Amino acid sequence: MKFFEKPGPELADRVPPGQHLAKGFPVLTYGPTPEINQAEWRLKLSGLVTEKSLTWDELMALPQQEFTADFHCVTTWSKLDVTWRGVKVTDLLATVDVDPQAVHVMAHCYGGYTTNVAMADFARPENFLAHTLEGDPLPPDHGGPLRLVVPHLYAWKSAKWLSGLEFLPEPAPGFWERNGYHMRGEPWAEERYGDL
Ligand SMILES: Nc1nc2c(c(=O)[nH]1)N[C@H]1C(S)=C(S)[C@@H](COP(=O)(O)O)O[C@H]1N2
Ligand SMILES: [Mo]
Repeated sequence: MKFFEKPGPELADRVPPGQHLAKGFPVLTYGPTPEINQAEWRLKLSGLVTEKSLTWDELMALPQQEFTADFHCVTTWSKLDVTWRGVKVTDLLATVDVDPQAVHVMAHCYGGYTTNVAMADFARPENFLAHTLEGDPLPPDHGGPLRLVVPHLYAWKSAKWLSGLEFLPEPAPGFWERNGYHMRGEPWAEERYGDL
């Protein structure tokens, strides 16, 4: 069985250099999948922001939208047209005051994973907090109950089991960034490895 295929010419302009199309939707996790009880779930906003701990109901009370996005893992697989449902990052940000000195965001996850995103890459209209995948509740392996989706960067930035967003006055590396991955991770520029 072949798990990857070369994109045909009609899709070539959607697949970044060095990437192949995955069959299905692979799961890529460092470490075990955390178990999260929805009643105890919180999303904590901290750092240079109105500090806040959102409950599941508070998150669901924000505007909900469908979105379709391509997904590019730095290990060279891509999946096109993934359909999600969730809350736009910009809609969440509209409910809080972010200090203008915040230039970077650290995403924190249940299980301890972290990843960093510059504010300019974070506060974009195509970024989502997703709780639904292809019409079904986001499976635990894919980051349920809630994950970040940042389609324009490599998928290690799309933090699964999101537990917090920390607004920082300067850039700081997350888990993979400390372990050699690029601080930004833009797939069309093949920003795979950093120079930390
Ligand atoms: N919390 C957490 N988020 C994570 C990861 C992880 O190990 N832990 N892996 C990242 C990587 S490298 C990729 S490619 C995607 C994979 O998402 P998927 O398992 O839904 O395909 O999740 C990202 N988010
Ligand atoms: Mo990845």
